[in-house]
This record gives sequence, C-alpha cells and structure tokens, in this order.
Amino acid sequence: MKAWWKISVAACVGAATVLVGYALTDGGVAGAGTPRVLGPGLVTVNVGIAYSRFSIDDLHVHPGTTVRFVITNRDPIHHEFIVGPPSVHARHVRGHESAHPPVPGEVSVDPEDTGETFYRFDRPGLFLFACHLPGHFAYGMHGSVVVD
Ligand SMILES: [Cu+2]
Repeated sequence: MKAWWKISVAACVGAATVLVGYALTDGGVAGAGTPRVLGPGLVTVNVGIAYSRFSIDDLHVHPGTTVRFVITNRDPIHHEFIVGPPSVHARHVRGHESAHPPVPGEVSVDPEDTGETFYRFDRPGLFLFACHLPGHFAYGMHGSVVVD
C-alpha cells in the first residue's frame, strides 16, 4: 500500500514544492483584492490551528494543482482537516469518524502535533475544508478552496 500521504515533514523538505507561508497575521490572502492563485502542479500550504481556528479562511488554486496541506495543531485538543467537495463534508456531518485513515484530503491531528495530507484539485469548483469534530465546524473551523 502506498503511504505517500504519510511521508514525514522532514522527508519532504527536499521536495520540489512551492512553500506558501500563511501566517496567522496574514490577512492579505482574502483582503488584498485579487487573490493569489496557486498552481498548477505541486504546492505546499501550511495551515495552523490555534484556539480552534484555522489560520487561513480561503485558498485559490488553478485546476491541476495538488496541494500538500501541512497541518500544525497548536491546541491541546484533537482536530482534523478534511478537504473535498460538499458531498465529502455531508458524509462527515452524518457520521463522524473518530480517526481518519490515510485517505487523500483527510487527516486527524493530535494535540500539539503536525499532520499532512495531499489533495488534487482537477476541476473548477468550490471545495471546502473543515474540522468535523463535534461543535468545531459551528465554532468556525471551516474554509473554502476555489478552483478556477
Ligand atoms: Cu477541530
């Protein structure tokens, strides 16, 4: 079984990726007018979690972009990062899975730990990312990925 989505962060340092450093203070992605559009190809997006909030609200990518999401959980509680079309999120809302096996676009992140997952955006459309642990979505743990 391939485990390429579980490759450690350290092992990926040398990979040919475009590092996009969205810091907590970087409000420019959504607020600076024209959004920066990532891709195509392989790009890395760092997503922090603190106080049950994602560090980014939205992301814009070109079709044909594979995003390596690196999730850094700074909270003392578990979180998850699920990205996909609305149908994926509907499934997670209907029945919560306590842990996520290596499915592309889905990763559980332990307290004060880092996880990563890859997701390929092939077609234009609106995708979502979210944490579906009880109450977390309602608290605001969600955002969008616009592929155009
Ligand atoms: Cu959460």
